[in-house]
Amino acid sequence: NLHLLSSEQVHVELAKMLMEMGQSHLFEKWAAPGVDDNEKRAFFDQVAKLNSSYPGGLKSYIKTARELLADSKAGKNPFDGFTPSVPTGEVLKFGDDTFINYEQAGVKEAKNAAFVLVAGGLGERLGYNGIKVALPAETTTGTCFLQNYIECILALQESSCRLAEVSNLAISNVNASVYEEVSTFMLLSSNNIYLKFVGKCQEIPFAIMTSDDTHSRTQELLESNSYFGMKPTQVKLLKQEKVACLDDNDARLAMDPKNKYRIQTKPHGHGDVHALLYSSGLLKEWHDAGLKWVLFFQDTNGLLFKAIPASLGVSATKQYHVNSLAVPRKAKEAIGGITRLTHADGRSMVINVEYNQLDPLLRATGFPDGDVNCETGYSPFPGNINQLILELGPYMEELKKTGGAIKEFVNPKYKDASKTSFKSSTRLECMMQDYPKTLPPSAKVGFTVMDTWLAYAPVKNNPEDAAKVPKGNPYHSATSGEMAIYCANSLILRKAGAQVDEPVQEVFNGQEVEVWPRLTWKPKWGLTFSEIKNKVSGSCSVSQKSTMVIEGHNVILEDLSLNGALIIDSVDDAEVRVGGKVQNKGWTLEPVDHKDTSVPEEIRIRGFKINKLEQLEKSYSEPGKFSLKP
Ligand code: UGB
Repeated sequence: NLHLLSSEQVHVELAKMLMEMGQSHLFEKWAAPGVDDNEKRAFFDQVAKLNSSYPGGLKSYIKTARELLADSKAGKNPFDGFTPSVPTGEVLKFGDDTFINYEQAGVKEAKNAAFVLVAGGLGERLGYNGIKVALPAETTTGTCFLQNYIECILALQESSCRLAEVSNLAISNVNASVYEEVSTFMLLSSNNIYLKFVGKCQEIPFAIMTSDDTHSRTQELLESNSYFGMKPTQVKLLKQEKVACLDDNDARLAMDPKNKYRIQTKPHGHGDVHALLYSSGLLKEWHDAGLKWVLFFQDTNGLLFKAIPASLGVSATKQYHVNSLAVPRKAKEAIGGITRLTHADGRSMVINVEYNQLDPLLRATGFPDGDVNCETGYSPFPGNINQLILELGPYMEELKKTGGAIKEFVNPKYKDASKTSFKSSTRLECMMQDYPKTLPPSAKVGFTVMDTWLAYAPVKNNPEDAAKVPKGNPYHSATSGEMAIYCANSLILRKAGAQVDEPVQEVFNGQEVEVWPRLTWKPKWGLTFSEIKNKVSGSCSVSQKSTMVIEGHNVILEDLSLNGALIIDSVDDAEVRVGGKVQNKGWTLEPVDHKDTSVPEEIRIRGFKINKLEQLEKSYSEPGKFSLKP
């Protein structure tokens, strides 16, 4: 068989490597020479891809797999010699002076940042048929996660650019008319006059890691929506490859059960993002362009960007090489715990300990109750929400050494206690938050804890599993993810001075949730607390049954009393003051059953649909000053 392919030298070299690495079984079932030649070539094409997409190649993969499988069989504790303790980090309180100062610092830095979304996962726990970033974050506007992320980045880009202009021009003393002539965007001066400025905003680069499971659908989503307003050149898709599956403790590669000329593959985990950013040359490009920060985030957290400006501010102020965003964590919640690990030999690091490892680690190191809540009602270990901010310079330096390879782990499901065979094939995996594991002790690794209501509401669990979540723990479902957005917006508006009614309790898809007024706004209306506060004035009130959608940039809420639905859209050059009494039947939530397949999947997984009974809807398409006071 190998003779057959001898003209293809690369294939021969790969075959030799496989034989040397104890993989001869891969050829055992091959047809006689001259038969299935195309399939045999396709096999080597696959091997070549597996070889080139893994740092150090397949040889290194198999070698590491053997070591990790041996450790797993021996029951070796990956934290051997380490004692966990609760680390200290920056704990922020939304809306106080410290928070506002960090937000300001973060917005200033944002023009030096690049964003990376890891979106290669299929979301098996959610069981949704589409890609997760295409799911509506909320159904009042139907904005999907990807659109929300892009609009947040664009809003941050503009705010950062505007702030730079303000500092350059010392706004309080300028003559407005000078700037009217030379403008591309609007600026609210200290005396509430909108000024226009020229200024080419530096584009914030946005990379998305996809996989074979998500790549084409992510690309289609972007293309069919004109990249949601971002320039196509600003967005880069990097596709992660799967890795070879392993059949036994000798790391014999598993054959695809449906094709004897293919190796079975599975996802390697979100940790691939580092190697991809490095090998694609993107990191170097960003570094050469003078960027300073890389922010990583996950696919379905509709709150995240409310926490980004302040946490970037923390990174910049504290000069953290690594800053992980965290929230208070309920014991046993399926998010990792940020932990200080101190080794007997004196080494110490602050690192995420994954949710399935935290409890055994604690039990093995003098905490007989394991992962339990303390007197605050939360685990003493902050919950990792896998939002990482890395300083680009030190990150590049580290990746030059490692090529982006991240410490891996293996999680075989053994058939029995002898641990000699697996129930099904396994593979090596890696996680992006394990990046600090290879850093020297001198690296500045910190974390920032935010209120959960502000920062974290992922959509990960299907309705059945969510309904089984123990009372008091978060559901992490499409239902809770959407409700969390309304809750956060209501609380933010309250803090900005509006009177917002208390929520009511309702049950959707077997989950009891708080239903707040359905308040939504475009990120460009206000991403930071200061921006939002500037747009709420006088005495505003919102009843629980209300819905508000703000699509415009310069919409000012002034003595507004809302009891119904209000939809305002306006071009950026229009300043619209909205006040008075808005009273109508509004939009209501009607329960739907998640098993009712006559309802679209993205709706039924949240357990309700929106009935649009009556609303006040206004659109301002011309520049100018307007007042809406019904
Ligand atoms: N992802 C990829 O891009 N590629 C992959 O191969 C796999 C995933 P999950 P997980 O914040 O809630 C993480 O499956 O891995 C993307 C942290 O490890 O949603 O169970 C995928 O598309 C954990 O510490 O989460 O748990 C998605 O965007 C905790 O922080 C992201 O990776 C938890 O998230 C995460 O994948 C959390």
